[in-house]
Amino acid sequence: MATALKNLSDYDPESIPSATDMKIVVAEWNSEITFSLLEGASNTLIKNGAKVENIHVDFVPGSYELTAGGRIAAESGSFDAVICLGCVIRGETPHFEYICQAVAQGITQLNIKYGIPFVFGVLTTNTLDQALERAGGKHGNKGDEAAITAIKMIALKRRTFGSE
Ligand code: DLZ
Repeated sequence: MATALKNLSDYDPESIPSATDMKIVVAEWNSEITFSLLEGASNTLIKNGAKVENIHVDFVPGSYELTAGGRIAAESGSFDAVICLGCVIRGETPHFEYICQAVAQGITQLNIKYGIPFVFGVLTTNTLDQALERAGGKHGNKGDEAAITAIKMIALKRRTFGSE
């Protein structure tokens, strides 16, 4: 595949091979938000040519578990990319920092260790309202962006190595 991807509107749906299998791992904490992210990501994948049967969704308890969910998906050897969706909202304790750091580092490690892309689709906000604004509100749906990121990274890999 040799598509030059500049932005969303440049994307050519025909260029997503039908056999591209995506895993979406969704955190159940703040599910009001994460399920909206999931809807955005799934719709965007389908809008860009992915087949429903090639989109595989699974759930983990919280954002902290996204790393383990991503690793399990990678070790199955069944997926071309893993989209990790979560939402961490700042509370009154330092828990927010620990979870955000852990999941950011965890997903980074997955990207380094495994030969498929893992997308960081985790909202880290101060308030629920800020999260709502980014899960289908005035700032769009970050699930859409996560999906496009996965598509672009798969395309990059295929441009570089060809289809495996
Ligand atoms: C414990 C916890 C807290 C306080 N806040 C959030 C949050 O805002 N978003 C989220 O995705 N998960 C949260 N969790 C749960 C942790 O991610 C994790 O599931 C638990 O600490 C168990 O490992």
